[in-house]
Amino acid sequence: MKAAELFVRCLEHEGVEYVFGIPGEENLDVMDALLDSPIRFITTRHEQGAAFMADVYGRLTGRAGVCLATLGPGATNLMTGVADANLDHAPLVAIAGQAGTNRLHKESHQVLDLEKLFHSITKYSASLLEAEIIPEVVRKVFKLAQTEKTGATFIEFPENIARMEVSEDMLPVVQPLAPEPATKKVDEAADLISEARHPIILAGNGVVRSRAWQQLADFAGKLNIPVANTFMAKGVIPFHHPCALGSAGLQANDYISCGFSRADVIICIGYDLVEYHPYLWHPSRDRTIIHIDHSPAEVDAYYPVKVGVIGDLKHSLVRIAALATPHHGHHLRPLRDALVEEMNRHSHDMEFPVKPQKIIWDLRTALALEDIVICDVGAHKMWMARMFRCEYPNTCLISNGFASMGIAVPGAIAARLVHPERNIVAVTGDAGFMMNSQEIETAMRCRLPIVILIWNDGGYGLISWKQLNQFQRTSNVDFTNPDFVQYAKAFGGKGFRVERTEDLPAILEEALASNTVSIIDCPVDYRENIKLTEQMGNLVCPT
Ligand SMILES: Cc1ncc(C[n+]2csc(CCOP(=O)(O)OP(=O)(O)O)c2C)c(N)n1
Repeated sequence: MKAAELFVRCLEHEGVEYVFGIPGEENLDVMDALLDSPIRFITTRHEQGAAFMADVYGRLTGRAGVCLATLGPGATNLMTGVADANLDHAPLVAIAGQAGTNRLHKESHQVLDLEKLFHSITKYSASLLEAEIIPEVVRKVFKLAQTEKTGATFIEFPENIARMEVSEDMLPVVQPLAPEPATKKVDEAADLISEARHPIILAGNGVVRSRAWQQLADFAGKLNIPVANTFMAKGVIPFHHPCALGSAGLQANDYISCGFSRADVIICIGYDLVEYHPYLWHPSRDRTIIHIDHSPAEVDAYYPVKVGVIGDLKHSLVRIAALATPHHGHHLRPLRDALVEEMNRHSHDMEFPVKPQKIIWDLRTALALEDIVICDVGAHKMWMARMFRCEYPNTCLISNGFASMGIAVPGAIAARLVHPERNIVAVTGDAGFMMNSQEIETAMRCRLPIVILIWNDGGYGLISWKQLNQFQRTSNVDFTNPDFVQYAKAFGGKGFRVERTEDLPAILEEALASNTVSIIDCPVDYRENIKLTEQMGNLVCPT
């Protein structure tokens, strides 16, 4: 068998369904071998789009999304999406072609040391310098990408090796089980929780990755402890659950900050510091922190762990819940009530441009609870994270580790592949949209209907917001946009422009019912950003 064929057989053996990418001259053999495989190749229009698709595939399925590029510029184009997956702990395997090993030692056309380049943005980076090591390397990249903390791995595949004959066979696919938490630590955590006066839970994306949301809801419900979730853990506890407080993640004060400042014990579950830095929610550094996760906590002066319960998250939650004494009362209920009141406040607000709160209200109303929203990065993300209610995990995906703009459109395409039965909406700013809007062609060609909801403010909204907060003036944040309705039509899709706030619900409904790519150009009133800052700056904790 040719090495490239063995490589593709190994991908099949790992359960790969899709490879997202762009063919090049140095991966001709792999591309040819893919023709004889059930794996579907999704040809994208930019390698960054391919990497974001793999990233979101990984977030939704828990299995590594796979992206592929040629050497040099193809590989460097992959990097933003690969780094995004790695810092957000999404399982992803990136593959790049490479020049033949006979020209890797010298200055050579399109050659970069890719193994080294990807080293700093992956868990593991490898070069296939021998055809015989293909089964081991492929197994290793999948095993590492899919083992907590999940993340990105990388393989470069020199073209002369891909062409060699090889007689190796695939290795069995076995994923390691998470270890059982130590009984002593489970006991200590249960004691601290029982003795706490005002405990609070901070749930992170590890709960999503471990599929431990039911155990989390049972834990919180049985012990009657309120739960704040990070942006990346939206839906880990259904918003209707009496213990759910909503999302924590604004850099400014928020209702949830009152919960943290009132708490004596903070129970962090599946939480990574990258999701919401502890200096923002634990500035006093004096609370008791319990860390429940698959792996030991990152070291941070603001995250002094009193007890770490390390091991299978589901088991840890079940075992601690069985031992700890339930709490009584709902002392943080006013925080949730204040947030709900704010969510409802603009439901009938017909001012134009549309207020962020109203866009969110109409979007939530238009979508079923299982439908999926992929957020881009910007001011719209802050609003969505804070105010878009989720009843299920993985129904509002937010990149908040690497937080790269440009994820929403390609991410929505991947989500549609994974869940063809659900509506998929990319919620994006006008800037982030233009970063990967070329992938609309991919969606059209592959017949993957998605709705793209653009919050149009003609600028880099989040950056204006921060500049105004700090300097009371803006610097170089404005731009002009193409006609998004015509833009959609140029790809063969549908375009809608919101010209009156009252039209948004009907436009959403029509776009969601259309069996194509729809772009909704929705002018947004970002004067609300500064109002939110002021409101939160003057926040008096609700009691
Ligand atoms: C790739 C990338 N470049 C730059 C940034 C910094 N950044 C964060 S938000 C933002 C503005 C986003 O503007 P837009 O997409 O229009 O969304 P809005 O803030 O207006 O909602 C910028 C430039 C980033 N996060 N990612």
